[in-house]
Amino acid sequence: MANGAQALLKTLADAGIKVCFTNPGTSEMHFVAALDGEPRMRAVLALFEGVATGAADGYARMAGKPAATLLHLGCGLGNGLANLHNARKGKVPVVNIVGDHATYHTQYDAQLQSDIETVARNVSPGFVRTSSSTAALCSDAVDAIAAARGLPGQVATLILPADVSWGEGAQACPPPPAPAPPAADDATVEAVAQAIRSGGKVALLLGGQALREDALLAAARIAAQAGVKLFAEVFPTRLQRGAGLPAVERIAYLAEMAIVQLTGIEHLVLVDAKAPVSFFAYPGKPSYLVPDGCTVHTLASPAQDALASLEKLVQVLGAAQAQPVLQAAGRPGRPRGRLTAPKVCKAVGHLLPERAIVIDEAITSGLMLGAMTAASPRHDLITLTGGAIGQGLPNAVGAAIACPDRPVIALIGDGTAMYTIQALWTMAREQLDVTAIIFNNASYSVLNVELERVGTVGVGPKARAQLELSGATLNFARLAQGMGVHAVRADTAEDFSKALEYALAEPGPHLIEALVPEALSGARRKLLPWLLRSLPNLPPAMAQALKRKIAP
Ligand SMILES: Cc1ncc(C[n+]2csc(CCOP(=O)(O)OP(=O)(O)O)c2C)c(N)n1
Ligand SMILES: [Mg+2]
Repeated sequence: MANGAQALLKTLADAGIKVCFTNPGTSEMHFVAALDGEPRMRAVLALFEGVATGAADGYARMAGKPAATLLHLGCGLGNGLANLHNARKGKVPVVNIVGDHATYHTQYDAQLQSDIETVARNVSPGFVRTSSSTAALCSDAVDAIAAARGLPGQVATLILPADVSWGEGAQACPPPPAPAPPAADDATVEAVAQAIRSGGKVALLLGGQALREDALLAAARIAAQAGVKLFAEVFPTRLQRGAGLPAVERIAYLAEMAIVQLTGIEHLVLVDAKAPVSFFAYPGKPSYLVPDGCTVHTLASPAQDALASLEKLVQVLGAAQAQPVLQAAGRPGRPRGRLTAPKVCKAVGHLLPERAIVIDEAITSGLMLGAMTAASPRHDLITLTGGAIGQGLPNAVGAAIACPDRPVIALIGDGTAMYTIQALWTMAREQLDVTAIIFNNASYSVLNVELERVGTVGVGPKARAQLELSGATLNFARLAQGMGVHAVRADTAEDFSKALEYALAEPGPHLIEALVPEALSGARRKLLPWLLRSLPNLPPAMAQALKRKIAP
């Protein structure tokens, strides 16, 4: 006879959910106790809920199926919220299990009592359910799994009261059917084909699932046949790129540059992507970046099968035999001299191993990463989908667990690293093959750029102090060592490359602290807002050349 928690774990494992990222408390003790009875479930402890949720996100991006979390009531969920937000924006499936007080206990408003559903709704608007009985628990879990892994993928929150968990007489439920998302209908495909044949300037904007190899190849056939331009959304959930794959141009983070990229496009075809908007609003600048007069078409919504839709378009356009343009192989040289952020990116491009998983949360220090790794061996790129920093190190934990035979390289800003630094401990405990590269520029550098961009006046030392990490010195190598991770600091390109070679050759986690100046500082920082303002007034070809120079 099983209790609720035991049957729940069997239901999860039967549905292929094999990893649970946990940070439990007393209300989750029956779930914890049941773990030993379900050998198919790997349980991975995180020392902060934001690590657990970000690990579940990174896992699902690479495994192509959800992991579970185990969080402690509303406060634990709140701590994990930012990375669930990033998962939501990335359309990533997560089965988010949140323990709660026993159903009869809530009336007393005990210390940890809070409104969990309200907290959850923000990140899992499509599925929040408090399981009300042990008998219903497993069918609730099946509904959560179905919601999470349908299209678009989503965070599904199952709230598990302690008495529902410990109640006896539970029965596991069989897994939900595999999702079968529809392809674009014939009329839609025909309309898009007509726009492409119209002779106007057409671009496909690929996002979500459309950034995986097969979809990229289909899109590249269309591009080769019909001369359309290929764009990728600004922050991909998972982009497959590198030598041998079609190269797509990512929409720029800076709205002024995105406008330059999109200038002249007459038909923009969305494939599991949203029409581009500015990350933030800026005084006097547009939020919506689609050029005036450009028609937006949706080939596949996030609820549809992007690959099948692209393949239908390939057929209608007669592009099946077209030769896609593929990225030729080539690596940048080995960098020399005093270390800078671009040299770190260069060393990564120089040494990137086959089939690496690259996580980019380097913020300003990663400006050159895309260009430096474009022709390196093929790899998967994971980016910050929801803008809530602190995603990258937890993602690395999840990605390494999903793909234990692949090297994971996470490039992270120093400010960003401090949000979820506890991820290093889980990497050490699980002996994960992660190389974390932390850019120590002692600054929230991007916010200094933003300060210039938003057009503030009267900025003084108190304001500056909110954007600098100087004063108390962070030492990431020591922080890592204190959590059991092998770590070194480097301030020359030679030392950095040596450290990276060592980290990639030796199993287990490594951290390399790159001591670098800010990538955008001094005159460059002052010049940038001025350059951005001047872009709309330049001839398009010149504006495009300038864009490529600033953000290749
Ligand atoms: C959860 C969350 N809190 C705060 C921010 C605001 N924010 C954006 S970037 C940033 C600093 C990034 O600094 P760092 O990682 O050092 O990168 P750098 O700008 O130096 O390249 C902050 C605080 C955010 N995006 N998300
Ligand atoms: Mg920084």
